Amino acid sequence: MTRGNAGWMLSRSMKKALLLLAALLVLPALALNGPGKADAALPVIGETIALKALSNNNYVCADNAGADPLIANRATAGVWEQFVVRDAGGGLFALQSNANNKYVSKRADNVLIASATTIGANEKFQIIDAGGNNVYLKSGANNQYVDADISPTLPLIANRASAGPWETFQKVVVSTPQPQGPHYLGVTFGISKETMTGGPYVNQGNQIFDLPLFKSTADEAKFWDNYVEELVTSGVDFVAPTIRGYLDPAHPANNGGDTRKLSGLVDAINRRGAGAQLKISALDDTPASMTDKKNAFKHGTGGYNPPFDVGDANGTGEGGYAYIWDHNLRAFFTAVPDNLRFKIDGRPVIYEWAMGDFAFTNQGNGNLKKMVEYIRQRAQAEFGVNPYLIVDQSWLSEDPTVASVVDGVHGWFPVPGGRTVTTFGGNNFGVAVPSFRFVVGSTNMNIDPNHGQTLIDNLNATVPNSLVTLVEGFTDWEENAATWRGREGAYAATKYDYPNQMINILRRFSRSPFPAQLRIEAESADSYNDTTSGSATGVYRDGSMDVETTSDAGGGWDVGYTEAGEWLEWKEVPLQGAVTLKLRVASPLSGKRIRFVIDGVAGATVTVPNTGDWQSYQTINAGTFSFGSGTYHTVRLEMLDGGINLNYWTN
Ligand SMILES: [Ca+2]
Ligand SMILES: [Ca+2]
Ligand SMILES: [Ca+2]
Repeated sequence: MTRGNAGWMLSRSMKKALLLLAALLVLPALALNGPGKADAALPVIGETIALKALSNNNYVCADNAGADPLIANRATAGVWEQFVVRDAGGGLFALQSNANNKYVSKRADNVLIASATTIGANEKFQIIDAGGNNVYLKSGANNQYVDADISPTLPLIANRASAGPWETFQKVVVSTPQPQGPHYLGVTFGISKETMTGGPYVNQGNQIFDLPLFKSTADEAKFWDNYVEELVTSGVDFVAPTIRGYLDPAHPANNGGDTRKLSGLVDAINRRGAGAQLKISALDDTPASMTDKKNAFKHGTGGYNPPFDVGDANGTGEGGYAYIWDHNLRAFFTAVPDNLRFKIDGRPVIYEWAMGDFAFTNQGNGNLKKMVEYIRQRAQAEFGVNPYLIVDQSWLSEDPTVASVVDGVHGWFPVPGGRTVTTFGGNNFGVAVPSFRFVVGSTNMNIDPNHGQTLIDNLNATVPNSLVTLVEGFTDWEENAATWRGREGAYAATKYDYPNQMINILRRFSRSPFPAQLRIEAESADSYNDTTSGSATGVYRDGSMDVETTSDAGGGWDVGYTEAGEWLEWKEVPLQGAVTLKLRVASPLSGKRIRFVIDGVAGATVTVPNTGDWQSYQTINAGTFSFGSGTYHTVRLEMLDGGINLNYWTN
C-alpha cells in the first residue's frame, strides 16, 4: 500500500477529464430507479452493508484485516468488505468494519481507515441518498465528500467539496439487523429523598454536573407526573426504580428509596394514561435493602458491617429473608399492580444487585439458591406470580447453584467502559451508562459523556443483541450518570448539549424511534425566547420561561404569559412522512396567531380560537409538513401574538 506522490497527483487530476464520461454512464442507471425506491439508499442502524464504488466498480475493502486504509479494489464483498451502520448521533452514522470491529475513521490526511475503537468526530459521516441504491459519504469532521479513485490502488479519501460519480457508492445490503427477541430497553430510577424533593444535590464532595431541569418540591405527585412524562417521551419500555426496602410498617418512609413510594409512580402513570407504554420493574439495591436495613434495625447503625448472613433465613443472627421479601419485594408487588409490571415471558421482571463480600457473608453452599426459592414461593403464594429474576453476576460466582433458579444475569458496568452484555440461558442481558463521574479524594472514576456519544456507543453495543438492556440511570445525579431532562446551560457546566439530549438518544434505541404518537410538552423546550426576565410563577424550571400548572385533562404544566415574538424550540425531533402537527392551546382572546418553524422554514400561520378561558384547552391543527424517512428536525413554535397558553403539541 505504498505509492509515489507523482502517481497520486496524476491519478487525482485525471479525474476531472473522466467525470463527464462517468456521469453519462451513471445517469441512465439512476433514471431507472423510480421515486418509490428512493429510500433504498437510506442507512438503517444495525444493518451490514458493502459499498461498491461507481468510479471503478469495486467493493470498498478494509484491507489487510483493517490495518491498511479503505480501498475500492475487490470484485466481491467478503468479511473485509462489510460494514455495520451505527448511530453516531445528530443524523450522522459510523461504519464499523467487520474486518476488525473498528470504526472507519478519517485520518489527518483525510484518508479513511478502520482504526477507531470509539466514535468521535472523525468517525462520523453523513450517508446521503444519491438516488436508487446509491449514496454519498460526507465526513462529519471536515464536511468533505469521500472519493474512491478510478485507480484501484489509491485509498478512499474525504477531500472533495462536491459529489459526482467518483464520490458515489452503491449501497449493497449484506444483512438487515438480526433481531434476537424484543430488545426491551429500561432505565434505573433513584427515589432518594433528595432526588424526589429537589436536592440538595451533594454527594460526598463529588462535583455534580447532571442537574435536572425539573424543579422538584415536596409535592411527590408533581415529581412523578413530570418523570412519567420524561420516561414516556424517552420511549423506554420500563422504569426500574432503585428499591431499598423499609424498616417497619409503622416507621416513616426512609430517605433512601422506600419501596412503598412506588404507589406514587403507579398513580402518575394512570393519570397520564400511559399504562400501555410504560411498565415498572425494580432494581433491588441488595446491600442497602438487606445489609443496611438489617444493621439499622438490629444495631441502630445501618451500613455494611457486620455483613448480612445469607445462611440465616429467619433473622436470629445477622440475616433474615424478611429484608428481601417482607420489607422490600412484597412492598413492590403490593404497590405495583399486575397490569403495570414489566414482564418477560409473562413474568414480572426484578433486577437484583450485587451479593459481594463487602456486604454479605455465607452466600455459598446453596444459601443464595435457597433464598431465591423462598422469594419465588412467597411471590407465588401471595401474588400468584413467578418473578423473572435477573441477578448480578456475583450471585453466581458466590453460589454457582443459583444458576438453576434465576432467569437472567447482568454484569452491571465497569469504569471505564460503561457497558456489559452477559449471556445466560440463551439470552443476552445488557447494562449501559451514559457517563459516570465520581472524583473524590483518591477515587477517580470517570466516563466522559462526550456530548452523548458515550451513551450512543454503549447502546449500540448492548441493545441490538440483547433481550433487555438496563440503562443506569435516569436520575443518577449522584454519579453524573443521569439521562433525565437536564438543566439548561453551557456544556462545560451541564455535560448536556441541550436539555432533552439524553431522552432523545434513549428514544432512538427504543422499539419505537419514530413514534406514531409523539407528544411534546410546551414546558419541555430545549431553548426559548421569553420577553420577561424570570418566571412569572417560579414553577417547573428555572429561567425566564413562564410555566404554570395546568388544569387541562391529565394535569401537568403549560407555558403561559406569552408575548408576541416569544418562541419555544426543540432539537433532534423524530418526524417522518406527511405529518399534521396539532397544538393543545387555550386563550380567552380572539385572533391570536402562532406558527411552527421547522428547520428554519415557516409553516402556516394559525389563528388560535377563543377557547373562553386561559385553562380551557382545544386541540387545533397547525399545518401539514413533509419529512424524509428517518429524519430529525429542529422544531420551533413561534408566537406571532401573545395571549396564547400552550400545553403540548403532537404529531
Ligand atoms: Ca418570563
Ligand atoms: Ca413569557
Ligand atoms: Ca404541558
